[in-house]
Amino acid sequence: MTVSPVALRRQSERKPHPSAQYWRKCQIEALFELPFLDLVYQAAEVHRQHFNPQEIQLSTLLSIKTGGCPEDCEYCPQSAHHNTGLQKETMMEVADILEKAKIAKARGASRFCMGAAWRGPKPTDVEKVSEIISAVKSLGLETCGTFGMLEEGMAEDLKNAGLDYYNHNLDTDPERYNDIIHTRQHEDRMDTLGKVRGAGLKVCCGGIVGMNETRPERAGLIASLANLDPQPESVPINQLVKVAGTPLADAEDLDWTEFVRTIAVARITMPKSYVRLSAGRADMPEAMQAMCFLAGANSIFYGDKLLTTENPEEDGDRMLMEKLDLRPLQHHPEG
Ligand code: SAM
Ligand code: DTB
Ligand code: SF4
Repeated sequence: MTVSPVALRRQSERKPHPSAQYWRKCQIEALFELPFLDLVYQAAEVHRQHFNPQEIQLSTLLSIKTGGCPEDCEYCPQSAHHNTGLQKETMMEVADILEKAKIAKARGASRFCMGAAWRGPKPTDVEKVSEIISAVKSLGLETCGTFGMLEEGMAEDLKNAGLDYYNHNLDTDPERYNDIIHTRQHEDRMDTLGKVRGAGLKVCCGGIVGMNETRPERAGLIASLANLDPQPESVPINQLVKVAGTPLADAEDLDWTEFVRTIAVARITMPKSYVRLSAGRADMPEAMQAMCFLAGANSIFYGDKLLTTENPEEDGDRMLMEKLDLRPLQHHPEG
């Protein structure tokens, strides 16, 4: 079954962040066209209306099942369709995952995000990850999972296990989805997002820029995210990490100002969402990251590894936060 954006907008009874308006692509393009400093200023104002701009949410990622994915996403080092030299692994042991989660918590992360290189989980996978989720949750961390497309009932099982967030990205402009991914449709992603919402999970949904898209196509991606109703609680904006062996290894670099513009436009169109400055930070100078925080980013992936690629060291990130007078958002578990 596929669910259109309009149907998704209507079906939502719970409205954590009801979208105040329907965003047309041309309106979002107009934001991108603003003079750079006007755009950043406007985004900073919106940020301050809804958040304490000194607080940054910290999520640590762990790949619990790496490589050998049957999907052919052109950006991804874990796809079995590309030769990236990545070793396919079986699922990690619960004890090893818990060890990583404890370290993440001790270093100040509030959320632990677990990723698996699946098209979607099998019922037995859902049982296994449910055990893992419950154990991580009992440490007092928020939990997030990104396991691909979900079948009927799976989102409820994950919710019952203690999952707080499900990450499922729209990744690129719906109009060019099949230029980048050929093994599924944009509508399949919308269908899983509907199931995630329906189960009462919080939604983490974003995309990737720097995949040779045009500015109108970046606007199309942001429109597809901002028109989810309710809007996602968390919006990861990833800059493509170019991995040798993937079809996008030689993608053209995006100018840093265009990345900051994308963050600013996400902030303005999704005022109450946490906008995460996500993959690609390892290649971003501190001043560029500071500009992203000014433009409304208020979350990062924290820890020296993303799923399979490098991320800045925790020590460096703590020093950067100190220099910018930013502090980690605290999580207070209920009960
Ligand atoms: N297989 C599941 C899925 O695709 O939803 C979960 C894991 S997948 C690796 C999660 C997300 O990682 C993708 O949706 C994409 O946004 C991001 N990602 C993958 N490779 C990336 C890369 N090279 N650069 C930036 N982001 C990437
Ligand atoms: C998201 O939007 N970005 C993260 C997380 N959600 C799962 C993943 C980034 C992956 C970057 C490439 C890698 O390390 O394999
Ligand atoms: Fe598989 Fe997810 Fe990578 Fe696509 S992005 S190849 S679905 S792990």
